[in-house]
Formats: sequence, C-alpha cells, structure tokens
Amino acid sequence: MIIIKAGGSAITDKLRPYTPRIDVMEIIAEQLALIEDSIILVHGGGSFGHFPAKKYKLNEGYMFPEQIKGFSETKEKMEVLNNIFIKILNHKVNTVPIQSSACIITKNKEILKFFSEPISKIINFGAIPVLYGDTVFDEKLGFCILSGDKIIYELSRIFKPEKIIFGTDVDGIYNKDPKKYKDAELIKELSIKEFSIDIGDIDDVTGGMKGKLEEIKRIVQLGIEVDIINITEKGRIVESLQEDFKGTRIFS
Ligand code: IP8
Repeated sequence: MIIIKAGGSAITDKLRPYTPRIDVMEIIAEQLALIEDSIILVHGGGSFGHFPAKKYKLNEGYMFPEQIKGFSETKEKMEVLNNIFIKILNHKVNTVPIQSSACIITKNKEILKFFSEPISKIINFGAIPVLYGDTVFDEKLGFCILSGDKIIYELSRIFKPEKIIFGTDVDGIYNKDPKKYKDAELIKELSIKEFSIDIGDIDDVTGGMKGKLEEIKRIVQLGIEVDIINITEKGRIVESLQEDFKGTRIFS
C-alpha cells in the first residue's frame, strides 16, 4: 500500500482564494492510473480551507458563536475542492471520498477516534479512498482544524503502508526556502535527526512546512519510508516508486 498526500499548495493556487489547479489534478489522476499497488489519497486545504479557517480562528477551538458559521463555511469550501478533485480523478481511477469529520474525533488536535473500516472496504473493492484536511469535533476544544498530514500519520499506524509520498509544489526539502533564495539546494536524503533546520512558513492554520515535518518525523519513526516530491510535475509520483527519483527521501 502507498499513501499519497496531494498538498493544498499543489492542487490549489494558494494566493488566490478558492482557485483549484485543474492541470495538477489531471497530472495526479494520470499517474494514479499507472500504479498497481493499493492507494489511499489524502488532500490538503490550500486556498479553499485555510482562508475561512484563518478568518474565524478555527484552529484555536470554540471561543465565540460566530465561529460556527466559519466551521460550516470551511467545511463547505473543502467539500467543493474535494468534489472538483474527485470528478477529475474519476476520469482515470475509481475513488470514494470520505468526510473526515464524519469518522474522526480529536482531543486537543490529536486524533482520538477513527472509524477506519469503510477505508478497508473501499480498498478491498480496488477503489481509492480520498480523505482530506477538515474541520472536526474535538473533545477538549469543541472543534479544530485537522490537517491532512495528521490524518496520514493515523492511517500509517492503522494500515502500515510500505511508503508515504508527500506531494507539494516544490521538488523536496531544500537547505533554504527555494521561493526566496536562488542558491537553495535540494536535499536528496535527510535523516529525521536533522529536522531542526529552519524550513518554510508557518502561515497555514495547520502549521505549514513545520507542522508537516513534525508528522513526517512521527511516520518515519513507525519504520515507514517517506518521500517529499513535486506533484505539480508530470511523472514524479511514479518515479518516486522507483529508485531514481527527484525529491527528498526521509529516513530514521
Ligand atoms: O492543508 C487543512 O489541511 P492541510 C484543511 O492538510 C483545512 O493542513 C480545513 C484548512
């Protein structure tokens, strides 16, 4: 089994609210059709989920009644994004979307309960379950934003996949932010012991690249191989299943 994250920065234009990147979704669909192994796909929020979630301070938990409007609005936007993606994927593969808030309860932003049986059933039928970062109910905070990365950690514990691919809009992890520095170098292999390096923004409600690396660290500690690749480029997902690929491989 392979678990693939289609990052929000790749499948949406993060600078323009509610703008999908249809071209990238098509690239992903084409490659999924070439993979024989079973797949679970998880996608992020990008400019659909993060805008309303930030506006209503949803990741700080329930504080004032107006946030309910934000909770509902964020969920609506995430469903719109999921629906656009699912339609494109279904031209090439069979997918079944799963709404995270209907099967996950968190406690202080960590997954406490996860009814994962439907995911196993979908896989047994040879289809691809598609989950996504979402607004969820939280036993301590009332509600919170659950990132796709935290969902992937939990899926890793439950399904023990051979590999996790984190798809972003950059080629992997660099020694400096490649969007700011031209001399930034791609790190091909990275030990989790080196994870203290300062990487990227924390502008996302779910912690940006830093939050992602925290989850990756936990996944690698489960003994699972993790690759970070650029999924906006054709062929990269399939290449990362081979030895010679462009990206960053994380090991313990
Ligand atoms: O982009 C966040 O998921 P992520 C989802 O995987 C929302 O961190 C609703 C902002």
